[in-house]
Amino acid sequence: MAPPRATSSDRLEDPATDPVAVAADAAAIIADRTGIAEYPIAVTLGSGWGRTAEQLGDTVAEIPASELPGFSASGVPGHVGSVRSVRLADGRAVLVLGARTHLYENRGVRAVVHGVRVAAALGARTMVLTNGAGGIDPEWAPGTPVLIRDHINLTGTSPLEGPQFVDLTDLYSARLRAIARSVQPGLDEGVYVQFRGPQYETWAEVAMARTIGGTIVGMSTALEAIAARAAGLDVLGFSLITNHAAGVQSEPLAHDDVLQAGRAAEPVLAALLAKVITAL
Ligand code: 8IG
Repeated sequence: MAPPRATSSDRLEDPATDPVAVAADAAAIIADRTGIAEYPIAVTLGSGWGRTAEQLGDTVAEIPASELPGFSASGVPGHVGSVRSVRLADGRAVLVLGARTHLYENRGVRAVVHGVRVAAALGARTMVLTNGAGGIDPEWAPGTPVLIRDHINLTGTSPLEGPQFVDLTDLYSARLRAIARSVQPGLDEGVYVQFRGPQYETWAEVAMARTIGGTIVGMSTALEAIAARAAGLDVLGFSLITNHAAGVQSEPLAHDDVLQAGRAAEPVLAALLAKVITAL
């Protein structure tokens, strides 16, 4: 049997490695290649949000994630594998992470939150997390963007190692949510429930998520939000509802339909994200 190909993420998986040091290495390369040492705002793009970066401003540089320590090319169709430097019209630099690793990719939770740690190493104060997700609230038609008010982490894991008793009160900053609602009146808020995936939920799991207070189901974001808060960042989260959660609609879920809903929503999301980020 051929030995497994060494990837830059192997270093993260070694328990002896300090994941923050790997993030610092990636950050140094990004700072060097983009000529920008500080990124006050970072954005992670989830399903449906991939093309919104272009609308934010001028792309200064785009670096394939595979060229940065700790990242690997995304294995999920519809996910973009690069890190981009974008200049807003007002001159601020935004780090756009189009390379998300999911827990279900089995690269470990360090890989899942690596982008957030890179953002922190580049001086980010605000982390904007976006995703595509299932809606439990039947009022949300596919294509509806929803602000994340809070989360429930059902993954059974955490990005924090050791006794770091981080406070998660106001994890999804009320201040930032107020800004988002002020530029986009009528934006609904929801409680995001992170499952491990990759399978979608059974209807009974969705019923449980609803019972415990969830209104959105997804496979990302909660772990990233925890890592962001632990690193001292303010978090703003958006879900694009690409589908009704299982049991909310009668038809089975197909990944292609999910991608299609994401594509259809792109112009709306791009405008929303640009407006919100400019206002931060
Ligand atoms: I897009 O219905 C997308 N991601 N867990 N459930 C979960 N994740 C999702 C869903 C969904 N849709």
